[in-house]
Amino acid sequence: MTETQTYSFFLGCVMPNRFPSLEKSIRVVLPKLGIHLEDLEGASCCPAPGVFRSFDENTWLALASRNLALAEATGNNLVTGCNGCYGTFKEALHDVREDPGRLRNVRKILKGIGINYQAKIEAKHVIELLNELGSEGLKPHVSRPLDNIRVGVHYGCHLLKPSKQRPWPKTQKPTFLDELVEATGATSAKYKNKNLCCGAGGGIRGSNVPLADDIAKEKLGNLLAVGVDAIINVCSFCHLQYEQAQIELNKELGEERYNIPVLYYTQLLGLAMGIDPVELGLNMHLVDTSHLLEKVEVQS
Ligand code: 9S8
Ligand code: 9S8
Ligand code: COM
Repeated sequence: MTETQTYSFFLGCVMPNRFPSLEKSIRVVLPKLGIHLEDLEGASCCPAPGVFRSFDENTWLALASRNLALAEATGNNLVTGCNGCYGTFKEALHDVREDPGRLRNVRKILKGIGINYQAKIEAKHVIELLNELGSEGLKPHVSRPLDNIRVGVHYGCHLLKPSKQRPWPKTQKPTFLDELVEATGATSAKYKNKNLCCGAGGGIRGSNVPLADDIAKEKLGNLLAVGVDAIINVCSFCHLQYEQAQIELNKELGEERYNIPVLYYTQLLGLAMGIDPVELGLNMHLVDTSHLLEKVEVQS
């Protein structure tokens, strides 16, 4: 058994408020793999990189550093399950580490509210911890291989870019998430424009829903064209977009054209680990997951 690692769990806004099922699946799956999570008390919005940073970079940096400082004070590194939050923390650390003037300024602001910040902490993504275990580390936990399941993987922009500040191998065609998906026994389908944005980030869904839905339509069409049982994401905001956009597009069309279940990676992994779908929150999705679950249960 792997030795236990402890992380401060940063939830962000979307997961606890809109998709607690994703949070639940992370809380159920990670401890079984030797990863212990501690709640991060007093955290605020990260704040979202594509939105807040575009308005006022210094405020974004100060607030991001405050969240990092709260985790740093616990002695743990931070982990988040949202690509946007991950982007904020990776980039906020990068910004102060490469510019001592910015670090001084942030430290001064935080000192004003009684917080001592060193910027020594590391920020990781849930998927990064799982990737460190690797397919070989996950496979022994797979008791219900999802051999008859075919999925489309969506990495999401902030997970991969800017690539210089991300730990993944530098390539235009990343494969680490596909490999983690295939460790569950499922097949990761090839589809057109796989690395295109889901259409939610950077304030698009917040400011222009028809545009967000238009981009989702392109991605969903490409997924329907290759036939998948589910879309796998690792970002609470991408998850929101794929669920919400399918509902909206169907309403506009007056027919149920889009009905692809949307799963966060730990929900897929949890299924393969034999965990009850309700424990993984799979009964709480906007797009019905029952066809997928029938296929999984039929097989087990
Ligand atoms: S926090 Fe507030 S809006 Fe959000 S989920 Fe992720 S990005 Fe960070
Ligand atoms: S893709 Fe483009 S900006 Fe982002 S990461 Fe999550 S939401 Fe979907
Ligand atoms: C998307 C985050 S995950 S943001 O909208 O780009 O800030």
